[in-house]
Amino acid sequence: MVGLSPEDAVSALSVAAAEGIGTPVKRVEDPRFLTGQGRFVSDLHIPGARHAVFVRSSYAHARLRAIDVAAARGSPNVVAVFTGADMAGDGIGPMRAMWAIKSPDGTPMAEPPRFALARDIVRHVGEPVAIVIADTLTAAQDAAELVAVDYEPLPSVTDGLLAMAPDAPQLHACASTNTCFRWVRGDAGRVEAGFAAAAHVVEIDLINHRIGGAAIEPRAVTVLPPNDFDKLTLYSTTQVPHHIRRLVTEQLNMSEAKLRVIAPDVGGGFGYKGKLYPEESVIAWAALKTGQPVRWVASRSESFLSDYQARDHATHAELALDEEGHFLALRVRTIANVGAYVSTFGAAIPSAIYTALLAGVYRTPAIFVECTGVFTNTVPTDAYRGAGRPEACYVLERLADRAAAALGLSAAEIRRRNLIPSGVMPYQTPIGPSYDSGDFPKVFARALELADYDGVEKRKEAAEQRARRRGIGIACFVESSGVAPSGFAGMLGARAGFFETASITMEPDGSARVRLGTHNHGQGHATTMAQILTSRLGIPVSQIEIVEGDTDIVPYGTGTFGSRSIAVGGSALAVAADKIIQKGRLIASHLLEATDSDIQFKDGRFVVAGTNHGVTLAEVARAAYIPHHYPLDRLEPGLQDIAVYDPKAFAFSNGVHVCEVEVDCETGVVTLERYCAVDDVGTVINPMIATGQVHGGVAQGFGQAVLEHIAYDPQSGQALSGSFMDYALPRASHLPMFKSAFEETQPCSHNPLGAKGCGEAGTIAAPAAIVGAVLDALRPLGVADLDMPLTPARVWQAIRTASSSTR
Ligand code: MCN
Repeated sequence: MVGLSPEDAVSALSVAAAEGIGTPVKRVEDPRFLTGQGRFVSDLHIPGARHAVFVRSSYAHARLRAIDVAAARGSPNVVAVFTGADMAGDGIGPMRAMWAIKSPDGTPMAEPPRFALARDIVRHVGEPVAIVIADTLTAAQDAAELVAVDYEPLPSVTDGLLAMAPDAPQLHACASTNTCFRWVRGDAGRVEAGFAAAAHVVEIDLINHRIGGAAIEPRAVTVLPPNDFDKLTLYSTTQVPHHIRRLVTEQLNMSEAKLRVIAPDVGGGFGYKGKLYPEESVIAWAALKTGQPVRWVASRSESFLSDYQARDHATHAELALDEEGHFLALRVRTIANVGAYVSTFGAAIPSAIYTALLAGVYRTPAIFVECTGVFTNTVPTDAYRGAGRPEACYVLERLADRAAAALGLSAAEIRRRNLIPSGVMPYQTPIGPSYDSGDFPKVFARALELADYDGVEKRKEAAEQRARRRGIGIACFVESSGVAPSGFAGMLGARAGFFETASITMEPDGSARVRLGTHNHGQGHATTMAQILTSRLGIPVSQIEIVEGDTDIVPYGTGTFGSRSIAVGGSALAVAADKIIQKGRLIASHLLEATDSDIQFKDGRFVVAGTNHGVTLAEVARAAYIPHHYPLDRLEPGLQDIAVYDPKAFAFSNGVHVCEVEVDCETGVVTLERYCAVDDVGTVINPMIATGQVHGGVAQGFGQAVLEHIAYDPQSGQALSGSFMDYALPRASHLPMFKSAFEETQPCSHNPLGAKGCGEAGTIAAPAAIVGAVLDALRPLGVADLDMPLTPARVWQAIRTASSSTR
């Protein structure tokens, strides 16, 4: 035998058995990161690279009367200064959204032109107006100061509700009353009937405020001018290299084959790096124009003015219940602030994604929702971890708490009475999606047990002894992970496919090189994707290379967002592995001189059924590349294959999170005391990494609930949260040790792994659970409602207002 010795092969198989799906393999990528060997875009040392600095609008809304760049062009070491007029002169068109939804009457959403460098009018503070390129960063910064922009200020509006007023400043000629879209789902007639029959009706007004991502690595772009093959190379901190290739080439009127996009290591993405930004196309065009490499790295304050932001919903929701507290009908009206322009998926998040989840885990027979997307003078909104699902969870859970209070039931009891029962899957919701799997009551019961829900009264009493108020909150959710299928998304207006691609090359020594269309920016794909292959092919993780993030190496890709990588990309990988086994079986039958149908593949070996006689996959791979003893008459040499997997439906993860908080009524400070999460993500690939994903998400959810807020001055439209001094992020000291568990009630029924996404679970549930807990703590004091973030000032004020009104 050539290649691995039989002893090596056996030991490789036992390693593989210990590293496959379900095992807590440590992240193989971490030693590189922990020893400073990560390769991030701003680490690239490209000889002769010029530095770019953007001149950004200092007004929320203004006409550009003139831009004088003469002084900047004459500044020392400046290579070039460009404005929107220069891009227009080159015939560069607007940036396009990747999802264009339609209103119920078929009217397409308003998609006003958005130019990468503003032309004529600026519509938010931070919008790029000009780019300065110089030999050094300081030369570019100094010259940028010399660009004289003559602005004619226009009235601005930053609040979605105010933007709909008839006398509000208008942002775009094509969007009357600043309306981008009106999206409707559900059966209004059935909902009316539900309300008519109701014994109780509760209603609520909610603000799901604007927040933003804050990855460790700010966005960065470096573009190399055309190489010998006339090809441009664009490095970007993106989660979606192939999308960026398509969108940038469309905009620059060039062939996709002439652009290579590389997203090397990326230090966090959180959804907001999964979209096209003006900087990507401007830097690409500038590198073409100057013939020189150009690099740009966002400063942190620039990130606050230009990274896509998220949430920003104003919602009125009503719930009809019968005498016993069973939900009869739900009516939701949401105004979603899309910002100054429609971003890549900016219209889809509050429409197709958010509204589809308004059934949640509950058996509500009739649901109607109307969501209006509104333009304002703010940074565009788009996906941020959770993307539409935290908003849906927040509406449902806040309503459930309100209903519980109205009916004198506990938070647990109102939910228990309304959960979709086990055994009814597949369950068709009245709002669109059909859930294929899950046992919500089981997950619910486990979460309450883990949280010791019944013991909370004692803990409340103990807190009171310490002059603190304690409360408990519950959030149940369903998450639509892995947008799918492509055809359905297309019907809803998507301009992209949602399949994923996996290509496996078995090397002659039995190791494997895997190229995936997903992108790893913190999720641990190098480990978990390898584990999938380990389980399928019996190859140890250490012998598998996972390659992502390069459009010239990966055959094609949709990228990583919407917790799709394992459910969609991992499934593509499993299918590709099966193709390797299929071909391997034919090679093995030749090597073993048996018929194809007699060959079985198990634990990394092809064996003749009913015998011990077999060959390892490594031996088969070797034979495929040195085809001396090989069925050349019916098979090509080599052992590699590709699978493109387009899922039949979303993978519906679900979970129940329970938390306890304490409130210091003297200061209004909220502390998170306990947090328990039980998630059903189907088959868990790596419990340790999946747990880490939940923990990270909960921390971000805590950030939204208690600390973070992107604020604008209502008069001037200026950004008020422009640094971490004004935008508070959670720190380790804010958080208790989390209890997290997975309940694999039913695997996803339509993908080969049975896996559902878990990357966003914590972010979806935590805000609702935390706000529910704070309101539970303060309800006895007369505080019935609070909007996030629950800052000390806001909580303190609510307590004071309630106590003065009850006095
Ligand atoms: N996993 C698992 N079993 C499952 C599902 C997932 O073990 N059934 C594990 C896998 O190890 C996988 C990880 O969880 O590596 C996340 O998988 P998945 O749920 O498929 O999500 P994606 O890989 O597609 O990641 C996207 C998701 C999103 S949408 C955001 S936003 C997000 C997130 O994941 N951004 C992150 N997690 C992040 N984590 C880090 N560190 N940084 C980010 O920017």
